[in-house]
Amino acid sequence: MLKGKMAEALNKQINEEFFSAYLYLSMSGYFESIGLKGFANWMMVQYKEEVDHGMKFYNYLLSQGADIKLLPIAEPPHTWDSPLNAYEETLKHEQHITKCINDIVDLAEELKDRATFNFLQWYVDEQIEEEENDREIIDKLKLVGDNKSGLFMLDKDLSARIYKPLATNEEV
Ligand code: OFO
Repeated sequence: MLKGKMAEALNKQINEEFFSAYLYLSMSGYFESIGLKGFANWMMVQYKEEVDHGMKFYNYLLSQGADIKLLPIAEPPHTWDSPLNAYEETLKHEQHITKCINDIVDLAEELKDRATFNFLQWYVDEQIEEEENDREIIDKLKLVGDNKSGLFMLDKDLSARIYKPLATNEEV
């Protein structure tokens, strides 16, 4: 059984994950609008993964007999100055999510909530990968600079990203 403070923090994190989903869906639309379908695909996969991250918290709350209290999702930005700017904002956002996860880990320690502490380790690892992926794309975008054919090659690379569901219900 979760303490009230922890249930509140996890419900808030569902909101953070769904805002992330919304942000990346908006970015996917932005990339479509500037003709970069590979980037749009990468962001669409990211959107789906964030929904999975939110659902993983949702299912965990239910498994602990806690109430689900969904909060309003804020409006994301609709446009960015450039692909580089969009990925820099993505990295900034993921650094914010890493801080949110770390704060909940601290809370689990404070409350001696071992089950939630263990559950959160998946997110701790996931955040390393999330930030690393963003940094990699930022580096490539910086290398490409104003070179249009470089940008189209990168777009082709990103079109290969495939969504893999977090799998079965017990894992999500
Ligand atoms: Fe992009 O990260 Fe969720 O948790």
